[in-house]
Amino acid sequence: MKAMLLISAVALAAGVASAAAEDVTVGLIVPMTGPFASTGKQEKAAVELYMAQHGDKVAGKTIKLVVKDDTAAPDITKRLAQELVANDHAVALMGFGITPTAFAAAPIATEAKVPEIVTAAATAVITQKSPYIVRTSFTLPQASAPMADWAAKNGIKKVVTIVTDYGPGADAQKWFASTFKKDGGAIVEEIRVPLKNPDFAPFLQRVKDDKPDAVFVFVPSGAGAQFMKEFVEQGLGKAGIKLIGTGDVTDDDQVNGMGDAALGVVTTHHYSADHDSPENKAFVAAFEKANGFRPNFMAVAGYDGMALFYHALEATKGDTSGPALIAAMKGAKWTSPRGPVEIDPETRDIVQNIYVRKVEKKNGQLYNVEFETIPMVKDPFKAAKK
Ligand code: VNL
Repeated sequence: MKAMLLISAVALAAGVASAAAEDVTVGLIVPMTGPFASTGKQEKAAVELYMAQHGDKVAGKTIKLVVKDDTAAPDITKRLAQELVANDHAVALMGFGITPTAFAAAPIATEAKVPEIVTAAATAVITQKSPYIVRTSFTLPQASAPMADWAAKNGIKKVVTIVTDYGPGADAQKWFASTFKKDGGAIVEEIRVPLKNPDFAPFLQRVKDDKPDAVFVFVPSGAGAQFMKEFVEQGLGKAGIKLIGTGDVTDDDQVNGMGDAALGVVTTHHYSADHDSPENKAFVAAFEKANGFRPNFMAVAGYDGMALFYHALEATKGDTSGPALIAAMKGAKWTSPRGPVEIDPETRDIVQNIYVRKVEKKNGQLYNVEFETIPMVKDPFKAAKK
């Protein structure tokens, strides 16, 4: 009797130990509160959808998702990344709503040799901050240069650019301007608006006096509705000034609430909830059913970030070491809801289609309707540095 008890206790302990050894933690660090909360909401919903659809077992491991709210404050991101690696033994960190938070986690990814899968932040230079960074979102040069080409080909000659004053805004401004000038266009003025508590009205008043053909805008996801409201209030549309930009301004999380003022706005981006493919139709339907709201470009990047992690763990046959996972992520190719994608093995950035889209009404709802495709665009910032 005593011996049997002993055996079962040992078996139980071994069972518990082996079950624990099979668990693999992925830390999702996103802003769930504050001005960028919509990004956290979208990313969390998409990562959870991916796991619900594909199960939590990969190569003999059980994936455990731990979601942390960094409020988009880099010092909090850094602490959470440290805790996830040291206490939860996270084998991958994901998310990073804005560029400064992606930067904040980079030294921890490098030191701990843990992949940092950036599924939101989009300043070009981010992937150069650590050899452990891989990105499934996009880069601002990748989205901005095609907008300039389209504008130049479509009768737009004079443009004022207006961007949020930090990394991605600087990238958007620089790559729109250099491409547009190369195409023969003129930049009348370059305006930068603060990241915190932006008030676009005084700047837009100035733009009206410049009388450009178009305003090119980049604001981060979550700020588009306010920009659009002030663009209308300042009467720029009525003055015949077109609005163009990267798709962040007509974000699927907000576009339907913008009203008819948004109709006709042309943007370039890598994802629209309206993208016409079987993969996207299935993704949008499942996402809306689970959450009651439409997925945006942050959601698709979170979904693909988890897809990339599952792929890598499968490829390493369950080896969770950072170098093995990163090696497996380089060159990965799959069909995303956004279209075909590939992780550039040299830069660890995503190569993807950029679509030209126009806001239109479909079944009574506003969507970014794609009408032109620039296939498999690499981040031009890194291509130019070679
Ligand atoms: C960033 C770029 C953030 C694009 C965004 O939304 C965005 C960034 C929060 O790199 O900080 O739409």
